[in-house]
Amino acid sequence: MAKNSTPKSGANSGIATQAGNGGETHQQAGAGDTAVLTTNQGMPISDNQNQLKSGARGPVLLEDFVLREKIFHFDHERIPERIVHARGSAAHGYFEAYEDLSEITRADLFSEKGKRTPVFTRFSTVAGGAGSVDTPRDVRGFAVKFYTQEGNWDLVGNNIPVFFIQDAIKFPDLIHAVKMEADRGYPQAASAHDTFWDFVGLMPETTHMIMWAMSDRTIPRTLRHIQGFGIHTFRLVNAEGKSTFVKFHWKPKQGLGSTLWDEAVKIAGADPDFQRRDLFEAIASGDFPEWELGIQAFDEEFADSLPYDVLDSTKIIPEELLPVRPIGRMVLDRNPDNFFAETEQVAYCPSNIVPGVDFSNDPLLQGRLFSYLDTQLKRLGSTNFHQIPVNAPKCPFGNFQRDGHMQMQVPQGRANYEPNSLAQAGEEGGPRESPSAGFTSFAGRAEQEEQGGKLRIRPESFADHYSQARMFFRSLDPAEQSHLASAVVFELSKVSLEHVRTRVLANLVNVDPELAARVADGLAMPLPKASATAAPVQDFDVSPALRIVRGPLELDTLEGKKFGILIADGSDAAEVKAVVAAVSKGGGTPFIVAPKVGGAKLSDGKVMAADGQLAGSPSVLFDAVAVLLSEDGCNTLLKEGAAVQFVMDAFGHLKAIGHSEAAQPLLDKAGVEADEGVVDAAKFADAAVKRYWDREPKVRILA
Ligand code: HDE
Repeated sequence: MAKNSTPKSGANSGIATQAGNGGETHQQAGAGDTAVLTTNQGMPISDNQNQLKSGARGPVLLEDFVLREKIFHFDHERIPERIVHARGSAAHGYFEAYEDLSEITRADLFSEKGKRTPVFTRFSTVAGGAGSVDTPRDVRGFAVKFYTQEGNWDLVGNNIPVFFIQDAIKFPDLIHAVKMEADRGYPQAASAHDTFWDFVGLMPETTHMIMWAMSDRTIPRTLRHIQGFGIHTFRLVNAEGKSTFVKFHWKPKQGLGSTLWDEAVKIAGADPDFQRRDLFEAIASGDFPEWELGIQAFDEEFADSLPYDVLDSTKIIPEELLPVRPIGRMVLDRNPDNFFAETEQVAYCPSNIVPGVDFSNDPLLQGRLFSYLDTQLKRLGSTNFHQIPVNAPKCPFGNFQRDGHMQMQVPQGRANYEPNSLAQAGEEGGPRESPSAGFTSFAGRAEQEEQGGKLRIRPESFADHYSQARMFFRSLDPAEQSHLASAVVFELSKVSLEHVRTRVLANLVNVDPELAARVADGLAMPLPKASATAAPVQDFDVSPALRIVRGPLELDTLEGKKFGILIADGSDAAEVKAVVAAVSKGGGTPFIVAPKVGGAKLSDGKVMAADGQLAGSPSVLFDAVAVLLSEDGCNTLLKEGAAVQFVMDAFGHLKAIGHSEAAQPLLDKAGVEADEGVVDAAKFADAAVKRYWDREPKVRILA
């Protein structure tokens, strides 16, 4: 048996320095290639290739502590994944305040115009495991940790402004119902199954959120194109102790964008990491995603005037009724250095608030205040999880809490209790409470206490489960309404229990009889009578702000988007260069696709390298495509299924297609019909700024 060579120095040791309180969380690499590979005890390692054996071909010795330490550590690399929101992607950045908000909050991050506060933001899907794909139909988590100068504030929201349930006690039921079914362990990351819809049908309070979940919101184009919401009503409290109710909104400067269901499904196969990759690559290339933070601020009187309860997380306050006031922006400008250390170990807790921010009595929020802290102990294994660099405050912090698993701090002196008078003896006495600067809970209204007594009760004001669901559906663009109806048909078609489908249909009649009829027709099932309601269903004014398609945040732009340019041998060099230049000029990213990754020889005799091979770069990965082929190139690709599919999917997914004249036979073979989104190569950049929603009836039968 050949003996392996034995390199004498280890590569890139990645020695970490522990960040102190308030220090930079960046993990510093050691001295790079020249540093010596060591054990965790710091002992230099001479051979990282071979175990210690008794003789060249003999058994391994128990004495090999180098091997044992390495394997021991490896065996314990995984920690429990999050029970929900397991799959996530995150980035560092900053929040910048637009103005001094001290009139309504004493929170330090809003105290002056231009003030910057570091943030760490994690986006996630909810139902799937950590290794699931990025593009299932699912809600996206939108969690922001603000490292303020008075402690960490975690705004742990979603990309949808309402939630499935009103009371935290139903959360385990909801999550059990949506996750993989208990006996069979599937489906992974999918709500289209019996148990989820069984729960939904029996819990009409889910109806409003179901409308959102079945809309295009849950199949976003990228994580950069989602909105974020704090969902619950919170309080902002100023220095005088005056409280203002607020709802938090994050609006993407990139615009809102979605995929079509067929597209999302195909992306899952083509690139399971599509959204993670997109976020990472955008930030790495300097195209920093940005969101504007806004608030809907209101007082008790306004709250009391609404026909629904602001403590009910299944309700929104339409922007048309109460505009969103922009108060700052968040820019994500740095990728994590290490996925596990940061993205996996970050521990958000809605209970992490700062002076100037406070909770409302929303019963869903109240339950969350307990759950997250509890979950971190299980996941991270120690009450000292706050000392992990990504979780540690960036302001000074200290108290008399001591010891515990994995204590990283080395407190000095004897003062581990309070009060103490050690300072009088010249010793360090430790920190003290601050009645003036410290956090004080908002006292609340006297009436709230008067409602007292210990009650397990759902207030009357939470009883209307349908009016806002109706408002949401009726606010959508017709294209989105069709997608929503088709999504419900799709999901219910995967439900094998007929009585469950019927019950959901009966609930849908309350939302909108026409929607219910469309879904029933799509299922080829009779339309049942409306289910009983606990409160009369009202017709609220529609809210166009809720649309994606043709809505206020749908941007016609090349910026932040990626465009696939299909070339082959013989493609016109000038034409290819012109398209690349036009896309780049508009802020888009051109991506050259060729049958072979080494590239293609263009008409000028030069080889243009490809960014991706055709088989691995289907058009679902792009926002629009250009097909720039010579006659010969086109003839060759007519026999290549991936090329035909490239064009067919782009057309079916309502994308612009720019093409050379010679590429026409490929378009014909792919069934492309002429419309305003199918253009000459020269006009591609203009056409590629948007999707062609009007094309949809030509390519798809929707409910
Ligand atoms: Fe969560 N949720 N949740 N949730 N949630 C978790 O905390 C929970 C709810 C949200 O990127 C867990 O650290 C309960 C609403 C996000 O790390 C857990 C209830 C909203 C994330 C938990 C809710 C969210 C979580 C799992 C009902 C939107 C991921 C691991 C009262 C406003 C954060 C963890 C990240 C994560 C519990 C409802 C958003 C188990 C009990 C409503 C974005 O603690």
